[in-house]
Amino acid sequence: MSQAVVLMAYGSPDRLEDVPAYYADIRGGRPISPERLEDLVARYRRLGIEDSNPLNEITEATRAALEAELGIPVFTGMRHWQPPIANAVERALVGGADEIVGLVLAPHYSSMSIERYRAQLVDAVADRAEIRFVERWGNEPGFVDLLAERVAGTDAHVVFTAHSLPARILGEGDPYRDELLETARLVAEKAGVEEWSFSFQSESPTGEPWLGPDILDHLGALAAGGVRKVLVAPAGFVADHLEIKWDLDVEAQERAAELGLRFDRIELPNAEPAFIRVLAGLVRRAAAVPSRV
Ligand code: FEC
Repeated sequence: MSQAVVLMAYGSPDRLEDVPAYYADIRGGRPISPERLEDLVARYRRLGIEDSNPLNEITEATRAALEAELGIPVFTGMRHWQPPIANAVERALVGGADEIVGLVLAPHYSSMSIERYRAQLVDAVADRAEIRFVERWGNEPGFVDLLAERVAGTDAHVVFTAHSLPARILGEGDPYRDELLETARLVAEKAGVEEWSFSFQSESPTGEPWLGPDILDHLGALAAGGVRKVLVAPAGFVADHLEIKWDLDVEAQERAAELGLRFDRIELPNAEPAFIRVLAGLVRRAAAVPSRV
């Protein structure tokens, strides 16, 4: 049996001129208003991705470190950008893999998130190899520890966050929100943090209600309740990308300043060794890849 990993991420445009095509892929053929596109380009420009994008460098560093840790080939595939998931699958097959482990760099399951990565992977494999898919890992002890270390000992109110999704998923029995709350609870418990809450972030104006509370409103409610310091702990993201560097570090930070709140956030795991070991553990369990000696 020859194994390979397809490591999947949302994807991020490589340079500013890619933003329209990237956004078109996210919208999947649905219309895009010129104002929204302009706004998105402006956000990426403010993050300085004129000719290169640090998020994609982080994903590559994660891939390389995971490959070194596991001793089997790891290929990255992006849901909305280059290289696409199908391309990662082809490279794995050309390399002789007959078993592919699919792992998404997002810990919590939703039909609108993980399930869509899986669909792309399954389509691309087209029965040419066996698939072992890691469906969720938000409760993984090593991941919980990693977050707990970052919030332990704080005297701030900890706000765990994750990407919002349209609220209709709840009526469809989607476990996304419950899984996120469970991660937040486990981390707070492990860290001995008592003052904490959860809010969503990064919702898009798609014309339907999204899961809340949104972080910007939530900061207002916390300030009104007498909180003076917040430590934001993104629990649904693992790397420094637009949703962190813009939605939290710029937008939420500005809102906090208006409210007179001190605002800090924890560092994301990115490609740090402890996180790579967590990912490697997930792959090993899914595929029974032996540990290297
Ligand atoms: O750094 C980057 O360049 C990309 C960062 C990025 C991540 C990310 C993660 C998630 N999203 C999820 C759901 C949605 C839904 C829509 C949506 C829209 C956008 C837009 C951008 C974007 N997302 Fe994203 N997401 C990232 C970036 N996302 C850019 C489009 C502009 C905007 O609306 O601001 C709505 C699509 C629509 O219009 O119909 C739904 C979820 C995650 C977390 C899981 C994961 O990482 O896969 C869920 C990172």
